[in-house]
Amino acid sequence: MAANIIPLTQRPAWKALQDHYHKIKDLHLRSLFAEDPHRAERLSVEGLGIYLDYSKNRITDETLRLLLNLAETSGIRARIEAMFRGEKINITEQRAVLHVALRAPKDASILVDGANVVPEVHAVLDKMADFANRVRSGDWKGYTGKRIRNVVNIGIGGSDLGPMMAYEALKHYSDRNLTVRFVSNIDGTDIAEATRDLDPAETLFAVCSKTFTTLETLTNAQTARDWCLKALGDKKAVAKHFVAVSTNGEEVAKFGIDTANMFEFWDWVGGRYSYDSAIGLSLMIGIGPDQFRGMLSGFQAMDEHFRTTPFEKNLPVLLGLIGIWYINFFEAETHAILPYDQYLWRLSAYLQQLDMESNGKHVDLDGNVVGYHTGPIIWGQPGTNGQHAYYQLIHQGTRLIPCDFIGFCQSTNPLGPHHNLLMANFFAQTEALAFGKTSKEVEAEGVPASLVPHRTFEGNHPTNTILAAKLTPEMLGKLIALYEHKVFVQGTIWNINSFDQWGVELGKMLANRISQELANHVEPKLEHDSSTNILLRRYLRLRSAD
Ligand code: G6Q
Repeated sequence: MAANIIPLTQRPAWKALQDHYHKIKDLHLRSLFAEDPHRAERLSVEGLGIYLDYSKNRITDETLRLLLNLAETSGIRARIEAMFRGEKINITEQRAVLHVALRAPKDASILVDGANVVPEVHAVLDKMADFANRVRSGDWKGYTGKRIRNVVNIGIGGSDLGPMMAYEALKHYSDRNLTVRFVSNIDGTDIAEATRDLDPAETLFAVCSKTFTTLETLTNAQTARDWCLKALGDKKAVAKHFVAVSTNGEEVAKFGIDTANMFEFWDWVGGRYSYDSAIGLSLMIGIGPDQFRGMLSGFQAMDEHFRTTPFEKNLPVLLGLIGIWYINFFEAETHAILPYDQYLWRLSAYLQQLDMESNGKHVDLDGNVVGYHTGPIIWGQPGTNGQHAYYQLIHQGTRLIPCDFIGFCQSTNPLGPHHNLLMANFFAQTEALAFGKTSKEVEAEGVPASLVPHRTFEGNHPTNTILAAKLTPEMLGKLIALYEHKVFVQGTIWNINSFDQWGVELGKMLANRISQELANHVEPKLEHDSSTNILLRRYLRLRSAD
């Protein structure tokens, strides 16, 4: 059911924002800061150890008031409650959306079809912890009796990006005697490179697939199985070297993995929202159950914050609203995520899926084509690398690119001057993006007149600064839940279903027909369009050439 009967762009809250946009669109951050020495104090908020400074955005108090009014009139509160209550808000798949149940405390009660799912969640967490401890301690042995030293996660999309991003983010807290790798691509290079220096007798594969029917994952798992059995010679070895994470016990058994070594999750967990479920098994083996639980407590704290904090102090709501301001009124196409922490080097890739798969939708909940933009293109790389590459376009290009800068006051690897220098860049960039450098300032530096336009920085480029004390498992949980709920806020305002992914499903089917044609040894009768036919013939001709 649609949350609002009046289309979004016809609603008074939206129209008021449109009028307001025309009034303030040319205001410069330079004057907004000059006119109000307390701007940064007012336009910032702290919650759960996360300090969000949103003062370097092209907003006034009135903008904020109107955005908050939009939030209040968009049914967000009711939808948050519906999600937490286990209602089937993923209407196109008739599913509840309960990633929040994955981190609910033991004594909580969250009902799906009348049954409390929290005890099952904790039973799986306990089973994971027991298994992770056995692998970490050497109690779980490979088929030949050697201890497991390598864990290879096989999955793709939501069954890969989350645990991979989080393992990289929390590597500092991981057991360095274990090698943890992630294989996702169906390109044989991925599994070949991941296994080439490993001993099969010491390697455990965690095959992660919600459906256990995904071509990439099953092909990689089959290759891993062949690689393992070639060395170990006995099918019985599979039970010691393969575990599965899935909702589909039947397919897991068909593959040959003992369902006793299967870790379950549920259809009410979306793939891109699943790394704090059993999909995080490899991560848990890497960092240990205590750190994993620390991470879950961070998620849970942000869930509570989101559910209970008034909107004007609510971190996900504020981030969501500021995003809407740029996407729908300034017509910004993209949004950059710029973490100033090397461990977060896969964060942007992870958030790319979370945001773009959730809110990359063109129809509303009633199936009507929306008359406004929805999810932005998310991109980014860790600072300071980006500064030596694409920041040029953010500073001096023709597009408006709102950015989130994420940084930490303490380094996980304090080393001489490194952290101060990293953070000096972090602060300097948002300052430069906001305030730029006027032609007068450039002239005053003695720059020749012909170069002045080239060396002038317009400024007025908006940024959010997200600053926390230190990257810990708990903090990572808070950050990820912050973005999950930001996506939720935006999806609710746009009145779209953030929880289906028909585009992904299409991709899963598209290659089937062609893969059958390519499997033939005789040239198949091709009945595609002329472009595809020619390309396929060329491939068939050249594929066996040296
Ligand atoms: C996530 C998507 C998608 C999914 C992968 C893997 O929300 O649905 O990225 O996670 O396609 O699917 P399986 O886990 O079923 O293999």
